[in-house]
Amino acid sequence: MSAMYRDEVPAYGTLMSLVADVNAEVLDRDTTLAADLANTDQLDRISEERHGAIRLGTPEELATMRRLFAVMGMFPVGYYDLSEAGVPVHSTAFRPVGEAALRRNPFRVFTSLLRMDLIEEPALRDEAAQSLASRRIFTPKCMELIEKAEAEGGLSETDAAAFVAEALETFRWHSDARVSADLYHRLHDAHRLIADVVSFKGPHINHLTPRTLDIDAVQDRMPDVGISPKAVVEGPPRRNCPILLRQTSFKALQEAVRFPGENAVEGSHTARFGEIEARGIALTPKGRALYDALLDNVRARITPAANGSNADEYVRILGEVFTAFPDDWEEIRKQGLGYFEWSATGKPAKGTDPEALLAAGALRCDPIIYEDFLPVSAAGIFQSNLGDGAVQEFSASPNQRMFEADLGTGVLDEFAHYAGIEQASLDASLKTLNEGK
Ligand code: OOG
Ligand code: NI
Repeated sequence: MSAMYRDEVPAYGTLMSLVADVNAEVLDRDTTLAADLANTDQLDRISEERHGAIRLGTPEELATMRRLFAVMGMFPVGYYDLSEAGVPVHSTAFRPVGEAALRRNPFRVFTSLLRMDLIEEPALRDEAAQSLASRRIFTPKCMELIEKAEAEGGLSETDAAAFVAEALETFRWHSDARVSADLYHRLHDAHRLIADVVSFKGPHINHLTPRTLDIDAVQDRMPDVGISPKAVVEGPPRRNCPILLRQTSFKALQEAVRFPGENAVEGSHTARFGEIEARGIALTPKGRALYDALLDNVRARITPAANGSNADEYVRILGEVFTAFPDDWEEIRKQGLGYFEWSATGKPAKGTDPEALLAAGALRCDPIIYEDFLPVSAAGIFQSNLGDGAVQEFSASPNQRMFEADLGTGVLDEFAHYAGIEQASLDASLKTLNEGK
């Protein structure tokens, strides 16, 4: 997918080279970080993609996509209602679950389903639904291999290779639209995202996102290599103890589109962009509530303008407001704001009080990295790629149950998941200490 995308979106290849340069510079400077990453086997793949995103049109597409990702050990985690931020979709992220699985494959796919009910005009809604009902986004061979994997609990090497090639077809860009230029424009007027989902043969991958070790440096240097970054980095400010997720993207490019009809019409569409991410500690509900409150506070004082005119001021206010979030691992742990992984250091000791054992040097704890997404940040990424006029009001309502019914399963609750990792690591470390195992 990475090779296909670099081929299709040359600016993305430029971004990947910039990220690789910046990551190499950081590792040259920070030998401790380089050693840490080498020790945990993460150095080789440091600049590889960490996530991508697609947008689907129907419940059937979503349910089949769940089955497709399950073949690769990727499962739906989290629910994001983007309608609250004026984007007519709701979403989950398919990803490996568990540390061992994530180490092998840290890639996730942010997957959105169009909220048809948010298309106001009934006639347009019907036309969109009718058009989507007749499209097939999975190849017959792909469907066959999904069924085989389900029946046999996996695929042989040969079938797996065929499956990857077939599945890739679903994510490819098609410059031939399926709908008339007229319908495209009416969908586009309802919301650009609706046109993006309904008009094409498949859910083209709309961005890929490598991990960067210095997101601010990449943001600053994008213009030097001829790509135009969105106005501000989404998420928390730069900190000594990184929390959650910071992300930024370059703006989507105009691409040529051909509409069907007797006199095929040429047009253009903006859909595909590139993004970078930097991750920090997963926050507890208490930490997340503090993060959300601080971000609300920032946004009440300043809304980042799409053209970047108030970007410096935004960064200043963001930094100022977030001084209220402790920037010290010990404080974050003591106040119960973040999740940590416990381990026994090898120093003998007995007891059941984690704090005492930590103080005695018998236990240690390390931040658990946040592997999921943030709805306000996601909305910022969507919007920077939809153009300035795209912010719209929708009536927000909690639709998680509807989404899960369409998906055909529940999504994993991210807080319960991180809490479970923390608890299991503590239990195992205490057992090691007290039983000498
Ligand atoms: C997805 C935008 C959300 C992120 O990193 O938060 C996202 C989309 O534009 O389809 O990828
Ligand atoms: Ni993204």
